[in-house]
Amino acid sequence: SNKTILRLLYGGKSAEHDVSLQTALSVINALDFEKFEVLPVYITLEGKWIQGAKLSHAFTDVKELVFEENGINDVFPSQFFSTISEGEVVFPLLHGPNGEDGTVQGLLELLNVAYVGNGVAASAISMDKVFMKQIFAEYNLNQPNYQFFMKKDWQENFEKICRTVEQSLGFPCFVKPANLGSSVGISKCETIEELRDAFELAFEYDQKVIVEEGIVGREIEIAVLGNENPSCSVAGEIIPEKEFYDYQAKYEDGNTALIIPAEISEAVYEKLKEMAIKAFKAVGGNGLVRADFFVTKNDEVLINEINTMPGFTPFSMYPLLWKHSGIDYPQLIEKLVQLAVERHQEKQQIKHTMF
Ligand code: G1L
Repeated sequence: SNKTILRLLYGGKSAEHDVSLQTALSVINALDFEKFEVLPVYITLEGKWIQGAKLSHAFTDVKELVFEENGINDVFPSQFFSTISEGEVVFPLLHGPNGEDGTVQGLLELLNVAYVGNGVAASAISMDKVFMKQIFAEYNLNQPNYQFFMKKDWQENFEKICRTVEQSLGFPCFVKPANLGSSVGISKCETIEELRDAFELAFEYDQKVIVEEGIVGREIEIAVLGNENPSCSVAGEIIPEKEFYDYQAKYEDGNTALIIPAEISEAVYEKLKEMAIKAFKAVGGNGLVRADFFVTKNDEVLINEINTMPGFTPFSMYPLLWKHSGIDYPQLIEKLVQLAVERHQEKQQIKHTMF
């Protein structure tokens, strides 16, 4: 047939295993099966790759996406290479180590197959808060002050490090493992006494720890979509849990409420778009990123981070921002697949030798 084969990678060795499964289910059910066929590849919590039978209809239960290990359908590493065919597109829905840190993208580069979303460098840079901020600084993007420390420095000089943080960043500040994959090991510190435990905790999760200045401001996000010439969505605001009940929220996502479009001035919106595009280009983005900002009372705009693999169910911020900008969930998925194919085709034109 002339349908596009989408090879969906989901599950994975990660705390977000179940989120990935839910997301895979949403993506499959949004597909036009007149245009696409799905080859599901389930990655178990232990890291085994198991390929399922071709899907050509929507269904309702994530259980149908969880395949048993029976030895026959194990595809990694040998068969996965050999079963990839010309013209297919891989859709990696994976989080954390071996997912969004660029390693799966590296495998797909070696296979020379088209894949949705960001490449090796953008994925890897965006997983490390320090690398990301260093690149933002190079592009003169306004961002909160920060400092970072290696475990060895901490062990040798912890008192000096605490004083340095107090003097240069002040309180409150946030102590976090540099690796963005972990939502654990994060502390808010109000005093120098709290810093020590915060560092000790963060160093349990990473060799590199970042301390960020606390910013008083609203949390505003914007969705970027495209390759060389990307577009921006409307902006959205995240209302954190504690202020949640004062709001007539338009959407609820776990303990937060989402306000779309965010109530911001035209000038702030223009600034957000300019900075989001700059950040996308700074990391060499492809396909999509969600760019997260702080906007202060005096309308200062600071970039907080970008996410190369944002939440992606129909009720997540990224798809909702596009829905409000005129691109619904099925259209968004098709657009991302098209961007993957375009990028892959352009890459085939690149010469690797002088001949
Ligand atoms: F492929 C895309 F479009 F680039 C893509 C890949 C992964 C978009 C969003 C995600 N998100 C996730 O995989 C996750 C947040 C559900 C982690 Cl499990």
